Amino acid sequence: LTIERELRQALRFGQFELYYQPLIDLGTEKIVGAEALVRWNHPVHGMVSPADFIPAAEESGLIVPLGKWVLKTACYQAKGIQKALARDFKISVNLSARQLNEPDFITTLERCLRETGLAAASLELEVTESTLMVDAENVIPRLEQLRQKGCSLAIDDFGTGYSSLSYLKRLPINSLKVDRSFVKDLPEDEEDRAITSLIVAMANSLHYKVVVEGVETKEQHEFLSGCGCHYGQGFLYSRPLPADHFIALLFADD
Ligand code: G
Ligand code: G
Ligand code: MN
Ligand code: NA
Repeated sequence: LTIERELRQALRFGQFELYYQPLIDLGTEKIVGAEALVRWNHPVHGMVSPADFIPAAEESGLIVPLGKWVLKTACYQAKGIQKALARDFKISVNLSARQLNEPDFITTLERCLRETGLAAASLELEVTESTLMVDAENVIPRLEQLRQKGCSLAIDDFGTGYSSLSYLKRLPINSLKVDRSFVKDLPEDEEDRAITSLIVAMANSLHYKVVVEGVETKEQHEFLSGCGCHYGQGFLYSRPLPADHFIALLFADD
């Protein structure tokens, strides 16, 4: 079987699953949202990481129907959580370049929000800097349409791409997600301390929400809250969890 046929069958047979990683308010240490992360529950190989199949899904175009499934499932789940939770909850979904450049992407997104009843303001879409570089001239109007619908936009893996600050300024974004490579040697590494505190200060003064990824230790948490970072994600708080485990954690935390 080619990977493309295998992915197509996996979609048909319901072998994809969403895991959820909590987004933490560093001040209160409460869960304020989650990032949806797809997994392939393969009948032979077990749980397969998206790093091992997203590239093939993009290459073959299967990312388009898979991405629709991810979006719909994540919005549906988030709406369910909101009904049961006494406070605000936001869901973040990763988008690939191929999805973003689909002519009917906005229609798909609108249908998804309408069918699940999730407010656009509760949905954040994450795109990487490299995604923004694919067809950069068409991407900005597309992002503006998403913003007009009321969705939030985040730049994922921030700091690892090549986008200039002047390009960043032209983008209608709400959040920066600082790549975990800058966090892994905190707080010991002097350069990483300078880089992360500078990104956080810049994001705060440009009024972007800043999320630091890959927080694994208490010391990293302390350093980051100390430099004015308001949100974090990482193994210190929780690994990505299957939906039922995530919901149990969320309600235990409420
Ligand atoms: O969950 P994990 O760390 O294994 O994810 C690896 C990579 O796969 C991350 O870069 C993440 O952004 C990407 N990824 C996870 N879920 C999705 C998805 O639904 N769509 C796209 N396009 N990428 C995803
Ligand atoms: O590129 P993106 O940010 O979407 O990828 C999220 C990926 O990062 C997920 O696959 C998740 O498993 C991984 N991840 C999340 N938190 C941590 C962490 O604290 N440490 C490490 N090493 N990886 C993490
Ligand atoms: Mn992401
Ligand atoms: Na990231």
